[in-house]
Amino acid sequence: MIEASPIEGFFHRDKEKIYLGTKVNTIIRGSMKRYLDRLGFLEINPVIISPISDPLNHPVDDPTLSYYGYRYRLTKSMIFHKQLALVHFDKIYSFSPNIRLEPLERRGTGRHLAEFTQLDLEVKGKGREFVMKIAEGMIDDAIENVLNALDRGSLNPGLRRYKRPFRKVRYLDAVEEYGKNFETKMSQEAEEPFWIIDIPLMEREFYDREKDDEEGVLMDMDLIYPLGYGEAISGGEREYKYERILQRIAKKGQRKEDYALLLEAARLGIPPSAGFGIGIERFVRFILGAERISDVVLFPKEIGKFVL
Ligand code: ASN
Repeated sequence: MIEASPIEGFFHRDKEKIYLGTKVNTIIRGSMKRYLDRLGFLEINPVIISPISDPLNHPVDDPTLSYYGYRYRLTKSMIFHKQLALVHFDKIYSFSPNIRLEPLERRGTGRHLAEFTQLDLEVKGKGREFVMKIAEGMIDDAIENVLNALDRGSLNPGLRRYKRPFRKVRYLDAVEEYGKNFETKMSQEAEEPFWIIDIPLMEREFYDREKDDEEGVLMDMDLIYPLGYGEAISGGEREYKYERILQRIAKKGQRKEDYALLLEAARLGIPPSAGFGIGIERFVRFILGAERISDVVLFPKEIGKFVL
């Protein structure tokens, strides 16, 4: 089969949609940067290749590249670099390109790409509540800036400034009421963003911290967009002690050899922290009320497609 050239697809993009997508992208990135800079955060440059990256909680291909005999992975998220940055700084963020070679099943979701950017931040010595407040303030500020800059008619009709703090729902309560597929159902029903908190250990990566008073439940959270737009943010407090990281790697059935560098750092002392990441393209999609994330991104890495 002869593949259509990705160039042809590019020349036929819907100009209006990619203009709006790129405009909103410009506004929200600037807005979120200013918000965090005002709070005293330092922006760190993204890491693109490294010996360690996020294991993620769902299977994605994990290609490595060899450079002078050393093995490097492509960044799936900067989680470990965020934790390491706090060895030297107190609060950091990065606009971090992530490569996730997602399986074909995720092609039709409208909100997955094989390459995207997340604004990933981390704060030393603070807890979940602290970073949730930052997320809410930063989102509100970005929405305000978009509403001031663009015509209402080009935006998601349901977009507005939402009441803060956002509602919090415990993961197990959500499952009890809505079943396993709670996220989709609750997102479709909601008119305001809401948090899912206290996610069970096996549903998350090993680095989110287990609660002291509730075994098997984590001090973490997801933010869900209303009107069916699904997950916006994931984050939490982190495991930072050597023994606990080791235990958590084992509980998740992962190989400690793959995280030898993280464990070495933990022996030297990684500070306690909390943080989260917000997907930029998903935020743009929500603001514009676009059906597919690929509609509003200039060079969307669509899953399973030969694209630029
Ligand atoms: N950025 C997320 C966090 O801070 C992790 C991820 O993207 N998987 O928890």
